[in-house]
Amino acid sequence: MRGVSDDPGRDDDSGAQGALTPRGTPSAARGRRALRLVLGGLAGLLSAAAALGVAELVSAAIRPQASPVVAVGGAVIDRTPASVKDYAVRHFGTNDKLFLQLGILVVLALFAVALGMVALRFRWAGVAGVALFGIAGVLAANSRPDRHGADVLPSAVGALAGAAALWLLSARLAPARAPGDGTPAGHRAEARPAQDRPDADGVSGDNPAFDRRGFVAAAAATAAASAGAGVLGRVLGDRRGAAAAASRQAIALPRPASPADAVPRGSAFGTPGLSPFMTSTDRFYRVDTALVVPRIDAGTWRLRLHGLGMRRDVVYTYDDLLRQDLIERDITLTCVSNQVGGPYAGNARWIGVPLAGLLREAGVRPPSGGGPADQLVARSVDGMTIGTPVETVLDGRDAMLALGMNGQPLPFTHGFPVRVVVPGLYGYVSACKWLRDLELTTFDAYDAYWVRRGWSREAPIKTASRIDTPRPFATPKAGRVPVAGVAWAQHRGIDRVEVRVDGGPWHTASLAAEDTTDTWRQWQWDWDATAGGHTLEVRATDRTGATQTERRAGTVPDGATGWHSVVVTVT
Ligand SMILES: Nc1nc2c(c(=O)[nH]1)N[C@H]1C(S)=C(S)[C@@H](COP(=O)(O)O)O[C@H]1N2
Ligand SMILES: [Mo]
Repeated sequence: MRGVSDDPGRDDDSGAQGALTPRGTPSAARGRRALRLVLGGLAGLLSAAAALGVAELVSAAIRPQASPVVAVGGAVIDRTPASVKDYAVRHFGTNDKLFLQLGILVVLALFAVALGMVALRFRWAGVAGVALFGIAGVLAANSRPDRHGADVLPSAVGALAGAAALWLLSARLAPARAPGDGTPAGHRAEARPAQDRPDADGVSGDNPAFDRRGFVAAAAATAAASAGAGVLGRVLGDRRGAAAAASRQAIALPRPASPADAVPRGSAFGTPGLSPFMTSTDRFYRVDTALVVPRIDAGTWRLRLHGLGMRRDVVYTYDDLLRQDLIERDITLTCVSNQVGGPYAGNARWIGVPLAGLLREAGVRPPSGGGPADQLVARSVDGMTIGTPVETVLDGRDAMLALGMNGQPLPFTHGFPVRVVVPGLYGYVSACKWLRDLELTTFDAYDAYWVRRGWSREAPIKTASRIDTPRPFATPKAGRVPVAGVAWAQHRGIDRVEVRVDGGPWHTASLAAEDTTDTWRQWQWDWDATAGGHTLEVRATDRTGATQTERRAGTVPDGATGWHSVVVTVT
């Protein structure tokens, strides 16, 4: 092995040149060079692991949202145009975030391998590359709408750790000096950067011998330290979450001053395949931009209410809200990103503080009553902003600051400790989760998060109907086939649902009992199915008398339109 290290043909890049070298075995040298390249890539990967592990540890001391992958992912989401976000939600559902983070890690790993290889010859360049990634993380963390000053630290400190790791590891891969210089290769290389040495000018190739044992030891140490830092960071981070979970456990929601009426008998047909009338919390759809679900301690949570037309700011604690007269209501939430026939709608029983009462108490008047603010902007702890018309909040509907969902304190995923719920409006203009601030302003003065990304300022939920059963491409037997689903027109109510087969005459479906106009309604029509392929279509009419338009429109900018249809083959 030492014999090769004084091979003068060290700068050969081709087999032909290598064959001309007077001493040593060119193929062994090539093998070592290849090994060194692989190990360089490994050094890069380990450096990235060190950066991420240390960043995880630092972010545990700050908050999970400050961790680099989360910060970069959040920055990517912020920059995602409406159509792409919509595509991601549609195709990956709630997994969209998992795919995004995996994507970021894959890209990072590829660059890390490349940087490790570059560092074999240009160690400073490799370190500079790591620094660039650190800067990217810092910029991403700093660009998030919910940024805190300390959010830049995990990326910055992580990058330092990554750079140090790359420096140390690539030093171990530095070419050995000719025998007789008396210094063990690794140690000497560590003491002097590659480009300082006359025999490694960074251009002319290098001697393939290097300090293997030194590298293996350093690599193992780096891997262990990275994993240790990462695991410790996770453990510490989980502890913080545990405090929030304990605060949630300790909550006993009081009996609402205004309970919901019992769900009427006959509100559900019980047909197999039909969505249950009440959506259980664990089945409730989830749509948000949060890569890490915020876990907030209810004991330290505060809500600030302020802005145009208010004499002074008001601050509420969680207990302040619990002491209010609470209302309990069944309300069907819907996402604007729901395609015709899509799954992003759910019906739950919410408990909360009437928002109109809170605003009126603070002196707020609707625009129609001469109030200066026409927009109520809700801000979440994770930087989401959601603008709702003040007029709508004060028009008598059950807009609320929800504390409970289906009899329990809100789950973390659905906005604990407090979220907004406004019947009749799509979630992106009403249903702010993890609420922390309510500001009275105007639509002229401020565009909320999704409005800046191409969605409408105002977005009442459009009348919709969905066929739940039979499923697309089902093969029911000829004879009586129940066709059933749900229809919604929140705050207007559903008056009629019709079904047709193969473009034939419309048949009026039976409607299940109505709970409230703010909830969806089940419908069913018994079809005398004949063998062959058939297309089923559905349309609903709301209580204003308006029937769903057949015209297909996408979800951007204010909700999809068109009739849901399902193709089946009757056997
Ligand atoms: N903080 C925050 N609140 C949010 C969102 C979000 O991304 N962040 N998404 C909104 C959207 S688009 C919808 S449809 C509803 C979904 O509420 P859910 O996840 O409880 O079903 O939350 C709304 N509130
Ligand atoms: Mo949404």
